[in-house]
Amino acid sequence: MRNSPPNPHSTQNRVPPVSLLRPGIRSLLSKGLVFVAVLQCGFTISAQTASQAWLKYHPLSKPLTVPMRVSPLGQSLLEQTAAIELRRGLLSLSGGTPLESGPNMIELGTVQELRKQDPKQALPSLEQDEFLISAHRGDLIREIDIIGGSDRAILYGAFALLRNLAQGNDMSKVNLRERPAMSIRWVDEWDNADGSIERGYAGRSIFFDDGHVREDLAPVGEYARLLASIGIDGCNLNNVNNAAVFLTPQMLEGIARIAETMRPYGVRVSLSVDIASPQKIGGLNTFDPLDPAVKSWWTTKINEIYSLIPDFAGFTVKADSEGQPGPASFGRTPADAANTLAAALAPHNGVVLYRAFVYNHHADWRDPKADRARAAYDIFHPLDGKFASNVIIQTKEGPIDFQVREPVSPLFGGLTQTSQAMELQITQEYTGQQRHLVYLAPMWKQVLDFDMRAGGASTPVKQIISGKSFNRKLGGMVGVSGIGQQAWLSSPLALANLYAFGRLAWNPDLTSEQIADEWTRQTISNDPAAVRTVTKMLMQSWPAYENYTGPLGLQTLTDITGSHYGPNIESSENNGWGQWHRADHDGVGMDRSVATGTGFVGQYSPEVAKLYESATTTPDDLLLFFHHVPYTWKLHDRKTVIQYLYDSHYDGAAQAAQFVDEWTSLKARIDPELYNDMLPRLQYQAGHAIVWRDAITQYFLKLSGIPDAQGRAGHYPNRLEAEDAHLTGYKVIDVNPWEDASGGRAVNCDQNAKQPSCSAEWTYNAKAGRFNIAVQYFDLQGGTARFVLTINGQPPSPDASWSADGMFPTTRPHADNSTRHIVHNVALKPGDIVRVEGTPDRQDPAALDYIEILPATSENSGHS
Ligand code: GCV
Repeated sequence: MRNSPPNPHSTQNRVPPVSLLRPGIRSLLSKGLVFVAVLQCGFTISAQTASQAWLKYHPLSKPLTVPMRVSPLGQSLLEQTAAIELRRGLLSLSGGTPLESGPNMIELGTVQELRKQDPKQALPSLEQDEFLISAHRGDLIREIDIIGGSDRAILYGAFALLRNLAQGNDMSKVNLRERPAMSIRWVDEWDNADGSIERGYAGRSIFFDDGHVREDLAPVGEYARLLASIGIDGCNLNNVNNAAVFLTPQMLEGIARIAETMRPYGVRVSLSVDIASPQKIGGLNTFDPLDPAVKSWWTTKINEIYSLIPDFAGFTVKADSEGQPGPASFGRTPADAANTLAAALAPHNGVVLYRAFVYNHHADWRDPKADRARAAYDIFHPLDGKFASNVIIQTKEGPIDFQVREPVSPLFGGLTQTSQAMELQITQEYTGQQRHLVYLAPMWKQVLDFDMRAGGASTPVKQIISGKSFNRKLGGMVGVSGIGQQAWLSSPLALANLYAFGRLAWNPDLTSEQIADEWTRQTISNDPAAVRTVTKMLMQSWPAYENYTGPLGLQTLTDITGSHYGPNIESSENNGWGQWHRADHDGVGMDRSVATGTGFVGQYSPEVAKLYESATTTPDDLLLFFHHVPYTWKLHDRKTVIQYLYDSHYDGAAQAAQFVDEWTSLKARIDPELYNDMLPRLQYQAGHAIVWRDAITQYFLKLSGIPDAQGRAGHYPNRLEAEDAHLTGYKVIDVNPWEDASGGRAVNCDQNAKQPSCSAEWTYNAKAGRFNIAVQYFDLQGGTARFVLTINGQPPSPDASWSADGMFPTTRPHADNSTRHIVHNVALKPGDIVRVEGTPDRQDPAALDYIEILPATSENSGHS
C-alpha cells in the first residue's frame, strides 16, 4: 500500500474548547443554557478535535442510567469545564435527548463547597486529585454527586463518569472513589520552534510554527481535553534539544497563551530548558550552575515566567547528553545544575525533571567493558540524596533508548532518597513510527510491575515512581507524546497508546487488556465482536513487532544512525552510540555479566542480578541483551538461538498478515471511515514485516552459515528478482545495507536515459492458474513514481497501475521505503510475459526489488 494521507475528520461534537469561548458564553454554558444551541449550530473552530480520539460519545443503544441535569455548586473555571463536559457528553450519549429540568440531577462540588452547602453532611476527606461519585435515590429524586478534593478532581470525576457511560456501564448505583497513583502525570512534546517535531510521525506541531506560538490554538484546547479525560496534569511543550529559544520574552508571551488554553482542563505547562541559556540568550559568559551570576539569571528568568504563567509547572532538562551542553563543562554534577534551577522554582512550587538520559555517544566500541547501558546508574546513583526536594529524576524505562525490549533500568532501584519519574515513548520512534500497529501498554506494564527488590524488599517500579516505596512526595510517569496536526498520532489505533499512558499513570494496576477494552469501547464500538477483535489485535501487536524486528533482547535491529525505522543490523556496530549487539560469525549478544562482561548486571539488586548474571537463568526474551552466546545456544525450550531468530521472524510476519484479516472481519461492524483509514495501514505493515523478516533472516543466515531447519530463510521459490529480469532502461544497483533487498540488489530507472519509463520483464514458466502478484518496490521521498503491471501487454485489472505516493523515510532505496503492491487474482499460464513498467518522478527512480507469484486470495486478505 501507499501510506494513506490523513483522513478527513469526523465533524461530530465539534464544540470549541472551553478556553476559546468568550467568558459570557462560557458562563451560560456552565449553566447549561446555550449548550444545545452550540452543539446544533456547530460552532466549529478547529478541524482537529478530541472526538477524533476517544472522546466520541457515540449515542448509546440503551437509555442513559443517570440524570441529565448537571448542577455545579461552584463557579471556578475547572468546575465550569466539568459541567460543560458532562452536558456535552450526556447530550451526545443520549442521542440528543433535551436536557432535563426536574429535580433529578448530577451535582458537582468540592468537599469544601458541599460542606458550606450543608455543614451537617458527613463528607469524606479527599486528596487534591481524588474524587468520589455516588448515587442517591429518594422517593422523588435521583441524584449523583461528584465530589472532588479540588475542582480539578471534579473534572476527573466527570470524565470518569462519562468514560463508564460510554462503555455502556450502568451507573445508576455508582459508588466510585479514585485518586491518581502518581503526582506527576505529564506528556512531553519534542516540538521545535519552527513547527517540526523530533521523532513525531503525525505532521507538524499544534503549538509552534515558524519560530512562534501558533495563532490558532484551538487544537491545543482539544488536546488539553483529551489529556484531562485520562488524568494527565502536565504538558512539557518543547524539545529537550535546542531549547534556549523558548525562554525569550516574545516566546514566553506565546507560551502564556498556550497555558491559558490548557488551564480550563487543569493541564499545566512546563518547558524544556537548555542549561546553557544564561550564556546563549542571557548575555553571560558562563553557564556554570554554581556561578552567582548564573543563579541570579535563572531566578530572574523564572520570576518572569511566573509573572506570565502563575501555575507554570516547571522545567525538564537534558544536559551533557547527545551534544547538549551541561554542568560537566564546568566540572559540576547534574545535582548542581538541577538544584540551581530547583532553588529558583521552589518559591513558586515548580519542579525540575532532570533526565537521567546522560551518556557518552563517543564510546569505544572496541572496548569490551564499555557499555552505554551502565551510564545512567553510574552517573546518578552516587548523587542519590543530593537533589533538592523539588527535583525529580526522569529515567527512561530501559537503560538504552526505547528499544522494542529492554530490561528495566536499574536506576529505579538505585535512587532511594530521590524522587523519580519513568519516561516512556508514546510516539513510536523505534517501534514502527505509527505505520506499524504496536500497542505499548503490555510493554509498559512489564516495567511497572517489575520488582526491583531494592534492599531485598518488594519494590515494584510502579511503587517506586509513585513515591510509595521510598516515601517520596513526588514522582510519576512522563510520556513522550509526539502528537501533531495529523489526527493526533496519524494512525487511529496508535491513539490507544496515548490513552493507555494516561490510564496507567492514574492507575498502574490496570491491566493492558482492560485498558484496550475500554479504549475500544469508547473509540470504536461496544459491539462485542469488535471489542474482542480489536483488543486481541492490540494485545498481539507488540509481541508480533518484537518477533519480526528484534527478539531475544537484541533490541530493535534498525538503522540507529538514520531513521530508526527499517532494518539495518550493522548500523548498531562500529560506532560510539553504544547500541551494540556484537553479532559475529560465531555468536550474538552483549556480555553484560559481572563475571566476564561489562558489569552492568551488578547495578541491579542482588536478587535481580542473580537472575541476569547467568545465561541459563536469564529469561529468553532478554538473553542477548545480557549475554553473548553461540548461535547454537539452546533456549529454555531447547530450540537454538539461530532457529528461534528464523522462526520468530516468520511468526511475526504471519501475525502482521493476520491483523489484516482480523480487521477485515470487522467491516460491517465499525465506522466505514475508520475501517478504510486503518486497512491500508495494516496491509502496508504486513508487507513491511516481510521486509524486516527477510532482512534479518538473510543477514543471520549469511553471518552464522547455519541454515533454517525449515528451509525458508534465503529461499524464495515464488520470487522473480528484478535484477534477473529482461531490463529496458532499468540498471542493476547494489542496495545498502545488502539485506534490505532480496538478493542484495534492485534496479533503478536511469533518469538520464531518453525513455520516460523503464521496464522489467519475466517469462512465466510455472503451472497455469490464478495468482496474486506482489510487486516489491522502493517508494522514495521527493517524487511520485508510477508503476504498471501487464500480462502480455495488458493490465490484468484496474489495480495493476499505481503511484508510489507514500510518506516513507529517506531518499535512497532501502528497507525504510521498500513496500509492496499486490495485484489480485491474475490468470497466468506458462509463456506469459509479466512486465512491470516504472516511470520515475523527480527524486523517485521507480526502483524495483522483485515480484512474487502467490496463491490468489481475496483483495483484502493479509496473506498475500
Ligand atoms: C530528543 C533518542 C532520540 C532523540 C532524542 C533522545 C532523547 O536518542 O533518538 O531524538 O532526543 O533520545 O531522549 O533525548
